[in-house]
Amino acid sequence: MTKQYKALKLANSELEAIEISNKFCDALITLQGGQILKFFSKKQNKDLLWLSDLAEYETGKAIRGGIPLCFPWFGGHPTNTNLPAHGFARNSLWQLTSINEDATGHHILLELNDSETTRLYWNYAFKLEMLIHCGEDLKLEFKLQNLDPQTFEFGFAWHSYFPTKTQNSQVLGLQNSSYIDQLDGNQIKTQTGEVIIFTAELDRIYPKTSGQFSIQQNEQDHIYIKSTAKSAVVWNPWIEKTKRLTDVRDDAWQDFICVEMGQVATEQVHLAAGQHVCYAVQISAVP
Ligand code: TA6
Repeated sequence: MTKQYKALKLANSELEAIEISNKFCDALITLQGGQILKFFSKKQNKDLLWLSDLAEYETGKAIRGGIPLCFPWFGGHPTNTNLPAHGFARNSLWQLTSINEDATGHHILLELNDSETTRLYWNYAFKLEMLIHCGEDLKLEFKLQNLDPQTFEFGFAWHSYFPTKTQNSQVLGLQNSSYIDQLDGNQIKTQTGEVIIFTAELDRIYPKTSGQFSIQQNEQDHIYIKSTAKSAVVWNPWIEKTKRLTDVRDDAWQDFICVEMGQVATEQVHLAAGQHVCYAVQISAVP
């Protein structure tokens, strides 16, 4: 019988995490943010997610790596700069609803419900569930229910950090997509080339995409992403911005690329009272 899982304290912090191990993978998930931090594929003998070795495991502070969830907005709050960047979900304590194991691996269900705290940031009643499948591949499902008497608008993104040698890597799947260049006055541009390569800081929001991307390193190493959410964000902080990040080693910009999937910018979602919406993403080392 494979070791089911165990709850553990992260580093020397108060944060609790769930350690998963089965025949397919080893994984680590924090209750803060409902965030998967690590996913090691045993078949591929490699990590599919990057986690900063300077990540800070502090209550209420986003953990640098894995897949933090940006919700109910992406980026800075549109009208109130005092509110946390990328929303409050990744800084909040989620509930562990269930863990089940079957022949395909472990299925971990976590939930975040509205509270007095969340309503200070976003005055709506909701139930947000994240189902994390740790098997041969990593699958995440996002389910949001509007429990409020009125319609609300939200944005979200799985802010995924992928391990790869940045300067030897390229991102495929965004050819002919238009993007908002966050480093050039948020100008709207079109990506004509087939691939994205990295030669400087890059920070692009693609509101509408196919949802299918890959990160290719040195022609061989691939990570494949398939998402039912249609927006994508591609980011690498490069040298100078990394120096300003206290939870990333100065040279670590060379070791990861963020390809984030969600519904952002013009593709934010209006959800009517009593309705729900689901999105899913699959991350694998094989197509
Ligand atoms: O990945 C896109 C982005 O919005 C970048 O602009 C950068 O700020 C990144 O998210 C990280 O944000 P964070 O708040 O986690 O430091």
